[in-house]
Amino acid sequence: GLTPPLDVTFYDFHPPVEDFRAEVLTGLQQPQKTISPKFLYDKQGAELFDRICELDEYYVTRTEMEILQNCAAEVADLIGDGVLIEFGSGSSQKIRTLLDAAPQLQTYVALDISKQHLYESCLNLVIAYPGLSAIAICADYTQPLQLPDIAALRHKRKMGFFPGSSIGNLEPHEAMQFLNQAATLLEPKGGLLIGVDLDKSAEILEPAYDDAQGVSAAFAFNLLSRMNRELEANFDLNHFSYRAHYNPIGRIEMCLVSRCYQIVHLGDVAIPFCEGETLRTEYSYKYSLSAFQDLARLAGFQPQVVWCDPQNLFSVHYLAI
Ligand code: AVJ
Repeated sequence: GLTPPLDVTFYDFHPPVEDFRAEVLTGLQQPQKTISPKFLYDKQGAELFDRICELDEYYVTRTEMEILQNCAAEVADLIGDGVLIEFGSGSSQKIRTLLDAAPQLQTYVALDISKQHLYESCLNLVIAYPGLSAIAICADYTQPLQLPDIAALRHKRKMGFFPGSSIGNLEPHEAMQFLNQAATLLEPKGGLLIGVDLDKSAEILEPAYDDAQGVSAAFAFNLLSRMNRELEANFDLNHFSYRAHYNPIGRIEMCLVSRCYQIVHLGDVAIPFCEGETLRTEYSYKYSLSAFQDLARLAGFQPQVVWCDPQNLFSVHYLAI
């Protein structure tokens, strides 16, 4: 038979190449040493994160998948004849759950900062879903952006998809800003399907971020290795330990703790660490259903439906504009 053409249109919005060295040096010279979690995802880091998603302790990924499978038919109705727009598509398999339930879908838009990842995953999707067109946009979706003015998108209702509780890495004011920009992109009649991890006890949260096998620790330690590889740094990994602490304001705080007084060099820059001093690698914010809905309302959305798993570990919200 005839093979349909593989329909991937690529747009490069040239996201500013983040300056790893400059951002790291600034972050390490703050009173609270900090490195942005976006730097955790080099090749090794992305592989370690995939392993985290498979851990018994890390309920996040499998619980969200279970919820998406259960609500996919309802979501397909909400999409109707609109287009689906994924924020930070990565190599996500989650979108396939929605595509399986929405065979009517013609256009999928993927926004991602990583060019390589983006093109490959779109190509794989159009191979797996004949009849689907993909529009790959290389852009930083945390910054304001406009969709290309093309017939496939013009006057179409837009359904955003932001899974994985990725919003948890943002401080609440940044989360609000992100939602606000998403609302601008998706209006007038669109909506957003977003996965949000629920606040819960330290007994469940801390092992999820500090597992018995040490994969979560290795994920954070990779940041030190990455600086050694790319920034001529000389971090001795044996001189740090990993900690994931639940702060009852509703977030997991992940850091590397210096085991001794030491001076680390990045090229010709010397960075002193006191014994016990922390280098923060990540916050992961957790929300109650109502706290997240309040945030969404402030950002210009109207919460419509929320789906959870039977144990109330995780939530998937549908927000209308
Ligand atoms: C990708 C931000 C959703 O916070 O659960 C998992 C990152 N870090 N384990 C999360 C993460 C350590 C993850 N997010």
